Amino acid sequence: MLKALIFDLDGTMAETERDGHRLAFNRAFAEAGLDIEWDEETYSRLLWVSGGKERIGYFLRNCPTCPKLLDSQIASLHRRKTEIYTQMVARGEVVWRPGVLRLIHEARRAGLLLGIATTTTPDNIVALLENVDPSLPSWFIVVVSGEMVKRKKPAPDAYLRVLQGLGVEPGEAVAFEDTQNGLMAAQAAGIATVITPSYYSKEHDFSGALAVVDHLGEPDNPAVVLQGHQAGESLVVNLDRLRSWLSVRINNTDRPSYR
Ligand code: XBP
Repeated sequence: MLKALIFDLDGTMAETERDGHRLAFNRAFAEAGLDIEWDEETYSRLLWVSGGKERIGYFLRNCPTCPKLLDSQIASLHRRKTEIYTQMVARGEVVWRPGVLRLIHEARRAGLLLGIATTTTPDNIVALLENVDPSLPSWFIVVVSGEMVKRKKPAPDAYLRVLQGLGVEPGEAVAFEDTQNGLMAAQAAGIATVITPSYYSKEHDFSGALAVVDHLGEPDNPAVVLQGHQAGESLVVNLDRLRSWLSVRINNTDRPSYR
């Protein structure tokens, strides 16, 4: 029985990486006087590193011409990046993806539990949700951010913690993700996962997903199923559709494993 929907935030709820994070990182670098600018190709590779602080640290370690920053300097650079990003969100510069709010409303009306499993900073979560509706954050019973878990995605930690907080079994939830790292995290927690690839993740491997759709769809803007049951069809991802996908789900044994 479907009892809960668990959403990733970045790339899944909104095109945050394309419209917000990359630009905010670059503005923070420029303000700090660093001669670093992440173009789209570079950022697309860096997205394999979950978490902004980790991403900056990884980049600097692999950049022979860049200054070596202390962890405390990276943390302060990242704090400024978060300020820049949340201001961009408040100005409405980060676009929500089709169908996400529709499905959240439907799930709430049906009494399903809602959770968020994300790697991003808590301020970013509140900024994005409140930009739609100040009461939206309270609709999510459990919100687990990157700072609350020991291991970020692709580790299952965030998803396991959301399941525990909601009090549901993995088989009673569906996760929504946009990246291979996210899929691995949700699947390693045993949760069937619907993928909506985002701007930077279209080429990722989504083997084993419950379905891959270009977005969740609106009645006047249906989604196209890219992979999985009903591939090629146009539809709207609603609760009935999720239940029907779950019911035909073939016993999936090719779950990517996280080590
Ligand atoms: C999201 C991330 C985040 C954002 C930046 O991953 O990796 O790091 O890119 O956010 P996921 P912060 O969607 O898998 O949760 O700079 O706040 O870390």
